Amino acid sequence: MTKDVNRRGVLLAGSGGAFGLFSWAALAGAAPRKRADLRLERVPGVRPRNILVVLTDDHRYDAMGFMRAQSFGDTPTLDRLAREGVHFRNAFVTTALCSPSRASIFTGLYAHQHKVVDNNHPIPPGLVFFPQHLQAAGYATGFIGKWHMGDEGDQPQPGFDHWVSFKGQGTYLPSADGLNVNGKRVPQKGYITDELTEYALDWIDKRDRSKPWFLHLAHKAVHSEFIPAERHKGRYDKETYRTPPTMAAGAAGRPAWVENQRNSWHGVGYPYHGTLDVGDYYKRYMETLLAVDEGLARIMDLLAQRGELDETLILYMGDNGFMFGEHGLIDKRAAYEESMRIPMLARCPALFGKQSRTVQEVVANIDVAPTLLAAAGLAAPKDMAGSNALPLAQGKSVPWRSELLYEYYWERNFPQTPTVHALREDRYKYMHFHGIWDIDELYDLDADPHEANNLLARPGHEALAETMSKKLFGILEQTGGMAIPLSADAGVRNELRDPKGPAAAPFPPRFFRAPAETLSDLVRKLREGSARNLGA
Ligand SMILES: [Ca+2]
Repeated sequence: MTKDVNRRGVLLAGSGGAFGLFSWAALAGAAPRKRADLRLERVPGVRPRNILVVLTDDHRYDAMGFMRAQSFGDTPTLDRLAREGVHFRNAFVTTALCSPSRASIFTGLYAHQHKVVDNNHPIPPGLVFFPQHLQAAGYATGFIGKWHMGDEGDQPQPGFDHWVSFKGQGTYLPSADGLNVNGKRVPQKGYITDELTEYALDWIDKRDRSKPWFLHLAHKAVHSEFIPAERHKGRYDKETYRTPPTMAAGAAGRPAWVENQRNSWHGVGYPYHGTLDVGDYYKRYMETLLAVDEGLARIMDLLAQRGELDETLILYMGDNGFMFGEHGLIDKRAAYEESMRIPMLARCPALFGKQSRTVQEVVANIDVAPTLLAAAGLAAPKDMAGSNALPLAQGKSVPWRSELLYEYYWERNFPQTPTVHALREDRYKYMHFHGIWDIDELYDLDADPHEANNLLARPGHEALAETMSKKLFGILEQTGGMAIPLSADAGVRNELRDPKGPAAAPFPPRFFRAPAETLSDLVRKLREGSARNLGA
């Protein structure tokens, strides 16, 4: 384990060029964990399951055939998982960005706790990933695919006996960097999704039955720029993309920063500083997903041949959502539903039965670690922020969270989205923006599932916003989240605007008021204003 920590130390030092100015004061002095420290208490009578996690990148929650979000887009294998397993209908990430979400999946912690707060921050030395616990409990463990945490490195990480990865985002087609297979550089031969599937099949097929196994297969797909497999190109050319109802410019009640993002790297008016068509973009996305779905079918076939399919826990999920025009935006980071929701499906007839089940409770990426540890018969460490969702998947009624904290920390490289904290309850969602002069957002998700009617744009919901704000800061206080991470300047800034695109959005009407005439008027109006602003 000392070696592992040293490896992280090297990783940290190695990132000193572009992203080196970080400090992990709270964790840097922590003693390296010994293997014995990683051993968790066993839950009596629980048989450790084989576990396959298939993680996709930027796969939004409704981009699955059975969800019928559009009139096209096939995912027969994901449909099968939903039909024969559990669909977590309300699954979310606590941060809609690759690295923070991946770190939350592996630690069961919020981004402000694991501190991998953006795609550049290094992994703090001593941070423990749950596969280390599985390994210590006797599991064979494999990692295949996109790691993308800490920096651009692809070196093997603690917790995995077998390692296949690539630098950063990787590439759909072979590139000079190739793959890192157990520390050795190996050429990428073909289309990445198919190749990662082959590596997964090969590793699973070599498992003997003497010990349980855990495989984390993290596809590059379906991250932009979308490149479908050759056999799937153009499949949806003739289809029609229905644009989202919130895509139009100038919606009443929209914060200025959202309206301004329209003409930016992450907006429909200047997408990636270019001119892509959102509908065509979605078609390529769904074509790119086809190889993922086919690959999972092949893995399930192999498990069936081995007689292990119904005994293996398969968890399919995305690392964050993706907006295709909602609110005039593309990509992720915001706390809107299409950005923070993810697809999540689980199949294990031995645990859940073979009938279809839909879970309505709000589950999240932070629940993955405690849930999978439970499936391995291990008691999760007490400091994890997430909870074991296995009882929900089994249709049991158990105490569960009534609200979920969301957080995103402003990146200078993508300055169009501010620091966001949000509290999502079953009915209402409150979004709080830090460091900008703008209105917050509050939505009644029952009445307004598209988040088109910001209840804070006019008087009437201040008390509810204040209550939710208190709860939000309560969770941040309790979990050590009352600090905004600061990153040193580095990397490319995606900060341009199209000179022919929309001009800057006006301040929301709520801020406008004629100057006070007398000092007593001024005091009275300030008092009224501060009472109003408390909630907004
Ligand atoms: Ca992602």
